[in-house]
Parts: sequence; C-alpha cells; structure tokens
Amino acid sequence: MSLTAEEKVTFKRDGVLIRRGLVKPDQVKQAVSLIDESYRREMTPDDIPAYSRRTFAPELGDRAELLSLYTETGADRLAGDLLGDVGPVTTAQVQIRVPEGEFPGVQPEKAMHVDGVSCPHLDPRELRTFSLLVGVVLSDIGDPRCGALHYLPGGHVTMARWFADEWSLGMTEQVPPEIDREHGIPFLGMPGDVLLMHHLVPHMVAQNLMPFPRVMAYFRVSHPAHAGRRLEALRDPWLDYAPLAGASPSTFQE
Ligand SMILES: O=C(O)CCC(=O)C(=O)O
Repeated sequence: MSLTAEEKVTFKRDGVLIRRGLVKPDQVKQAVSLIDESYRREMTPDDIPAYSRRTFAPELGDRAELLSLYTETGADRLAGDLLGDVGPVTTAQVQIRVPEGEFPGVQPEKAMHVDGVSCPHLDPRELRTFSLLVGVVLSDIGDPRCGALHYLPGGHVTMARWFADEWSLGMTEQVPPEIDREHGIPFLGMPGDVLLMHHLVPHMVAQNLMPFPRVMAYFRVSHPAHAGRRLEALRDPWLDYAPLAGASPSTFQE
C-alpha cells in the first residue's frame, strides 16, 4: 500500500487526501459496535461538551479494535509515505456529532481551527500540535447536514504564512479573520473511507441535523521530531514532510 504520484500532488496542493473504502466492513463493524455500546450505555448528556473537546468513549481510546483502524488498514503506511518517518500512535479519538433534535443546543458548531493551537479550553501558550490527522468514517456521512467535518483545501499554506508573519504564541485567535469567515467544503463519505489531513488545514464541524449520530475515529500522527519543533512546524508546512518538501508535481515519481 503506497501513495500514487497523483495522490502526493493532491496532498501537496490541498493538504488533504481521501482513500475510499480503505477500512474493511468487518473492521468498521467491530469498532462501531463498541462505540455504539459506550454511547448508549455510558454517555450522559452532561458528558457531551467535554467529550466534544476531547473524545467520546474515552475508555476505548487504547482498544485494539479502534487502533487497528489505523495500524491494520494500510493507513499507517500512507502516513509513512507522507511523513517519511512516523512516531507510534497509541490512542484513538472518537468524535460523535450528536443529533441536534435529540440534544438541542448541547453541541454547537465548532468554529474554524487547526488542532492543538490556541484551544479555547487550554492555556494559549500551550501547543498540542502533531503532523497529520487521519480520520476514519464510521457512519453514513452522505449528507453534509449530519455534522460533517468541513475543511479548507489549500488552507495549510495560508495558515503557515499567518503563523510565520502575524501570529505569536499566547494569542487566542485560532485562525485569521478571512479564514474564520469561511465554511470550507464538507468531507462526505461512507463507513470505511479514510481522510488524511495536514495539521495546518483549517477545519470546522457543523451541527448534526439528522436523526442519527455521526461517528468518526481520528488518529493524530507525528513525525518523531515534531515535539521538538512545534513552532517551526507551524511556520513551515513541509518541515515534517521530508518526502514532499521541495518537490513540485513534475518531480513525483511512482
Ligand atoms: O468532529 C469532528 O469531526 C472533528 C472534530 C475536530 O475538529 C476536533 O476534534 O478538533
């Protein structure tokens, strides 16, 4: 399993790559049944705000059935193709958009942001960044009204420029005003589809106006050197991506 030259070109331009049907139906089924049980048995409406900031089903974060969505599907090798070298991934994050009709006003839209920078619930001087977000679709996201993730293709370049020229550590703005006004494009998919997204691609999450939960599992992947150069990696979008750095579309070889 490896990335094609065309996929590398797409990732360099958009900061996003989608592999449809990468996760087999039985792997999806195992993960979904665990998450579904936790959602129905363990979660209370009071948990939703904190879970929306961190993870739903926190007790499942290190379960093999969830981690294997990344390690046993080839997604880890695709991440390796992009980053050259990857650190271990030891936890899965589950993000559910709960139906607005069932839990009115409990889970508002998430504004445009990049993960790990100026998080509203953290000290703005604290960075919790990583290199690559891998998202696995675990419910039908065929309609953007079901709480789809929206992302801004190419936004990684704009964000790197902003981090380099205008932003400084401690600021509470998560993105520049021109990006805050955008809604991005919805990531639509079916269970088993996988999204690979550069850490600097700004994204927001809509409310779920459908009658069923929208479920995603996310994996945060870091180049082994990332933790020692978080600020630099905000300002240079290709610092963690040695195989892509300096390459133009014509230089990618199969
Ligand atoms: O719910 C999602 O799909 C993504 C959530 C998100 O943007 C985040 O956890 O930072």
